[in-house]
Amino acid sequence: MEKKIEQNKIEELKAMLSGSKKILITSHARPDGDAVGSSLAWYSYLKNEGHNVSAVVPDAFPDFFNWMESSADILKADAEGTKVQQLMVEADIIFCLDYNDPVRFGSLGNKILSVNAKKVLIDHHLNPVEFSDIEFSYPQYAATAEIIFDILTGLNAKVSKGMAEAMYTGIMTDTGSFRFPSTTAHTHNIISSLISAGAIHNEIYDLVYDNYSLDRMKFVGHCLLNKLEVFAEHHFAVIKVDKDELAQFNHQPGDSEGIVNEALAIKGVSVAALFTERENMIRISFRSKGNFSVKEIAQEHFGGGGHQNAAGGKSTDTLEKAVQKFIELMPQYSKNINA
Ligand SMILES: [Mn+2]
Repeated sequence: MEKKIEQNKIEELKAMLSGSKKILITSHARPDGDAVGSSLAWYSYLKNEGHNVSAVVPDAFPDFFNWMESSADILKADAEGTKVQQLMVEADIIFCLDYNDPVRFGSLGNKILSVNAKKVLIDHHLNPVEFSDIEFSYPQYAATAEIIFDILTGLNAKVSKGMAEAMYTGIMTDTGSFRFPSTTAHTHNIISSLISAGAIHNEIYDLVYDNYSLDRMKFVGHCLLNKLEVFAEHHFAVIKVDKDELAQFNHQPGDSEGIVNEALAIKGVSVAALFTERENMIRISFRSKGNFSVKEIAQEHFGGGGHQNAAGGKSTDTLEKAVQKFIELMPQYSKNINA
């Protein structure tokens, strides 16, 4: 499907934004590069337009996004809940970026639904929950930051260096550095514009990916050396990590990011899953290559969802039981893989 924003929706948005508005930009829990990057680009634009703007995420994002312009302005709802609720109540417009179900905003998700503000959804995940007044929902887009760029173009907005860097980060991280199938010619056209606007691709890569702690590198080594199991006959791999191991490597937000993809780099492996034991639940990241979709497994068996090649889920079983369930399910799902 073509990546394109309908101009009538842009006009609707323009009308909604006429005058000076109180605006709250929200994004999803465990914020990633796209959540932070798309929020900050949109934040800068709206501020420049003279609106009264705040941005909030449910909880902390990794340190390696701290260099982005205005990143220190982003509120964390878990630390500043009272202030965030006040902003929700006062807002004329709430933007929901990079998520399409209020549940993904965490404990204050319901509050978004109950306040009077107009809601505008800007997102690229499948199957949006219907709650917004304007819905920019485009699963064919690689990143919410791509959609933001096209909306900004539709609004004839000028893209500053800071906005370009933020959108570049969102697109780079959500496309696995431009290698996932969602990366299209349109993606590269946008990237071309972002580089022209001042984004320096090698610097941004370095800031995001060559900025890990030693603990994190050793954690990756531990996962690959001691925790990775490959089921070659059925084309999948599993990594499971318990709470003690997370503590042993001083696990910080974002440290698990990308580890599941390492397992996909093994010849013959088309599906990979990372099981992590957290407080009160097991968190699961699924990744796949090509036509094999992990979304259904996440949705039907692990109370989650996501995209064809990247999905997430959870389990209230023990770590061992959750992993065992996946291992037993996989042969029936993977029987058509010819890797
Ligand atoms: Mn995204």
